[in-house]
Amino acid sequence: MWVKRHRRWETSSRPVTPKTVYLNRRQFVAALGLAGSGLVSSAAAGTTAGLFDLQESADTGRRPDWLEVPDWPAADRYPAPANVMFGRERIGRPLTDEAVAARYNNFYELSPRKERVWRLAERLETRPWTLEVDGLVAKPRVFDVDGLLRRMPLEERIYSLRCVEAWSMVVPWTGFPLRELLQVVEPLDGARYLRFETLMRPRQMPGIGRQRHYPWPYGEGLHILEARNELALLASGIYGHPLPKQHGAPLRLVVPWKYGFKSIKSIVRITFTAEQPATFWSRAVPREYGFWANVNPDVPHARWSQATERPIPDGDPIPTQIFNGYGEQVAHLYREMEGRLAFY
Ligand SMILES: Nc1nc2c(c(=O)[nH]1)N[C@H]1C(S)=C(S)[C@@H](COP(=O)(O)O)O[C@H]1N2
Ligand SMILES: [Mo]
Repeated sequence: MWVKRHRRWETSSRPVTPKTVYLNRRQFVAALGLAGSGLVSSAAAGTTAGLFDLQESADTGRRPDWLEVPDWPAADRYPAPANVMFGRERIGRPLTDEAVAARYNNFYELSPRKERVWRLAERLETRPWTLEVDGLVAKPRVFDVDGLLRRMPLEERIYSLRCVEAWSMVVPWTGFPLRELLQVVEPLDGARYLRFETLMRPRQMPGIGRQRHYPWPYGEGLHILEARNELALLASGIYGHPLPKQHGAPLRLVVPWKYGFKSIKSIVRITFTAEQPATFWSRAVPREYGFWANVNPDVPHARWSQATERPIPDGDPIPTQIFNGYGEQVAHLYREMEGRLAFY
């Protein structure tokens, strides 16, 4: 058994209540004395089941058509216990409606039109699915994704996601910290970056053939210090159930202090490298998108301001925060890194 059970917040000196991390939703609500009050949603208790219980809605036939999810062999792991370090209070904004988040997606392999993605996602085959981890690691491996998900410490975290297009959403992800995977594959000393790659299957991804000028497959990258940061999450679920395909099933990255395009979907490969990898958007439009892409309201995009953002679907603009509000966790990284690179 290679899963490391020791969690950092168990020993953290921060004023959290570690016990709640390990309670499931029902226990948590009961512990708060709120069970059955009918007034407290699971979200308010710190964890968030979806609006739609998948099994129940499948049984009754009332599952909405945008909630098509792949087979989910590790289904018993959802909803996962909430990590109280990343509850809703911390963000101070309401959760985005699941039905909104599921029908407004950037997934260029399917279509550049956000409102079309969820329907096109249906034909994506996401099982069986393997994740290959190679490059500068002591233990390169090919994981079956369901085996991986059964063994990793899944938890729920509410993060805000700030798209470079100046819209944002607040959603509960289920996943495991990327650094847990690093512990399994053991990066070598020379490994300084990670390169992530999305599935490339043109027959199931109509956006690829229609946009041949783009440098497929979709690829992204992180510095290894970013990958080891506690915020970097490999997500397999959202709203308390497995990821619907339009959100990047079965496994996608979530790096909430960076613009949304860094949070690459439907990952098939992670390669550890010595050099900074080329990324999809920095190759496609180099003058508009860089490697680091940390959220910064003071650095405008080439064509628009980044000072404010619009909560989907129709919220009034709100100020964008440096590092999307996650500076406490990540600002030190960019002070410590060698060189004086532009990190925005
Ligand atoms: N493979 C892939 N991953 C991707 C994208 C994409 O087009 N292809 N779009 C990115 C962008 S721009 C954003 S804002 C988020 C959107 O995630 P969501 O649809 O789950 O909200 O996914 C990111 N990951
Ligand atoms: Mo985005």
